Amino acid sequence: MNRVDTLIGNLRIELPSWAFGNSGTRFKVFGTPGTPRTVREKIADAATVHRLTGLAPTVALHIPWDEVADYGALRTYAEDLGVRLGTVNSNTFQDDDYKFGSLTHLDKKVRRKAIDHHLACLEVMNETGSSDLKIWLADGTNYPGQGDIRGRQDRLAESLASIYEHIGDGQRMVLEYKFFEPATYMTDVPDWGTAYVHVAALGERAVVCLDTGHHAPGTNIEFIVAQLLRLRKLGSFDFNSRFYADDDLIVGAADPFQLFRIMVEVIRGGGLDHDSGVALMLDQCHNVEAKIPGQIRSVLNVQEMTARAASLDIEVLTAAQDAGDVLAANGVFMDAFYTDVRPRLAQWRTERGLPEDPMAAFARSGYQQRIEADRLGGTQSGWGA
Ligand code: PSV
Ligand code: MN
Ligand code: MN
Repeated sequence: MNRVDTLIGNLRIELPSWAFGNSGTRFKVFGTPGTPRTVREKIADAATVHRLTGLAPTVALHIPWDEVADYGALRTYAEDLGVRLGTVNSNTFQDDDYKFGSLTHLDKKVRRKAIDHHLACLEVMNETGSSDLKIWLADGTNYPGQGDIRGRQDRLAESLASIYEHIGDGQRMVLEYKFFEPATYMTDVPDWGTAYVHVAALGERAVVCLDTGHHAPGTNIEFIVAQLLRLRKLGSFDFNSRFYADDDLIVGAADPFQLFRIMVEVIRGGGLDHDSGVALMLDQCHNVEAKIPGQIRSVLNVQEMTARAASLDIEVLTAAQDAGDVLAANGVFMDAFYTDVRPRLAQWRTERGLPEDPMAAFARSGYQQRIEADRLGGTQSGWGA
């Protein structure tokens, strides 16, 4: 098999359960016909994306949004539909007790509650067969002087260590950073450096999650990818794209060239090799666009930029770099970016019994009409519910 086919064959993209629920802005959440009312309905929608693209065999859960009484039964349900349950995301950002922080809180009782929530997530993982516990914290402060920056870091380190003690063999703790929001002045895990410092102190089973929407505008994200891969600490991605803030838009929609550059570094650092330990996930919300096609488009965008990145002629590039030929090196790089891989990917799909055009196949399938007719009554699930 050639290099492009091998790398494309290794590509697996995890879908977030919450992408199928309603989401919106602080101004309005628009309801959409057919939106899932239960975790099972979200998983059924995710399985549909996988059936049509062959790219998304796992679904991430968010606890408590996806809380159910029997996770073993949920696992069987997912597997019967051809997908597995993936990363379990903790949530310490929607509880009154966490107004002034969770794992960093001054009050020991609140910190204990937040730690216990993570231990409960680990129990969920034992039943779902998931290996990754992903932690994103809303902890931070809004005003200079509001909190003791250093003391908060010390408490964070201690709380993370209490959780890490319970990470079992074959499990990982994945720490996600974000430079702002909801905190406006200081966030306790604002950047990859801070996340790295904490996971490095914990040990081998702690790694970093890079959410592409969590950097200041203009940040060279592929540099961070290269560095974390070099340090063997890049555990996962939360892919999405943004124009201004943490917009959670379809990955590759705002800046496909950035996605290409990221995938070049992922490949360069071995992140697409078999068993690389780098999980590619989406963390997106579809506020105004159709949700299932939104996810189909997203995984296809990642596949397309991966195929372009894989077509980069490394030998020619290296020769130009070694010769100090700036324009030739940049030219080789841009040639790969401008390569139209769509016919090749359409063929890749037909060879595997997948629809040549998954977006069109979904539109033809009648699935949307069926869920709109079936999912009447009950409460639609949404971001935060
Ligand atoms: C925070 O902005 C974040 O990126 C975290 O990954 C949360 O779990 C997720 O969004 C919720 O959509
Ligand atoms: Mn995220
Ligand atoms: Mn985010």
